[in-house]
Amino acid sequence: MRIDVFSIFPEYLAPLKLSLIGKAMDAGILSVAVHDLREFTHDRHRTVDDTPYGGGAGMVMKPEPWAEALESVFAESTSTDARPVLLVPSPAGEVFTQAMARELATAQHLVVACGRYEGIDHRVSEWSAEHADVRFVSIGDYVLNGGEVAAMVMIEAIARLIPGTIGNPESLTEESHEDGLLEYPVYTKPASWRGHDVPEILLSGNHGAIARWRRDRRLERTRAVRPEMLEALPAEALDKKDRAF
Ligand code: 6GU
Repeated sequence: MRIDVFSIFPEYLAPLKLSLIGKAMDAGILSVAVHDLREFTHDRHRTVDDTPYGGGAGMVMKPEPWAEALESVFAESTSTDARPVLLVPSPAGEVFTQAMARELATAQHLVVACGRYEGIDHRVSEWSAEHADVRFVSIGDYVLNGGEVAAMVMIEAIARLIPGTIGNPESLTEESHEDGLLEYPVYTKPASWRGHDVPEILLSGNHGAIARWRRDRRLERTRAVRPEMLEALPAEALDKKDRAF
């Protein structure tokens, strides 16, 4: 997978080179390029924003630098069969979920347009739709100062799902949000610590009983903090013992 990120603060995205994503880049599974939007301006002040038509507070990102920036990378996808996916982080977008991360992890080419101020001139996304699958995506119901942090959240969630980027593929299956239940609590040595003991059953060696105990904890936790997730599960996802929750 190739990911191109555009931002007026490219240094904000520097942590992408660390850890798992950095390893995937070293392994050649993933290539991430971060570009400075101002490189696509032509005036002395490298202007990227202007006042909004219709009035109102704040500034809007100008279309010209964005179009030049995006076409510099869209061009490379026209040589391959797949259209790129253009992600536009925005609090007005559809909510980013694990299901969307799984879908996006199959893309060949992701382009991320990080806006600042009051957003990007809407014609940029209209024009982009001729070249890419455009998706406005929000990471949750709160407001950030720009798309950079949201882009990092999405890229990390997507990149770890690309085969070969996570050490143990089994660790993906029992995670929160993969199967509609939150994860169970985990423990390691020592068995007794500051007066708190590891649940007896986890020391029993009874794998069937441990699996049931873990599933009960997942159900209990999901009921307590995210009851709407339990209600959304299809009936066939729950066994007879699950229904106690
Ligand atoms: Cl994707 N962008 C901004 N600016 N704020 C957000 C967001 C995105 N998602 C939630 N809040």
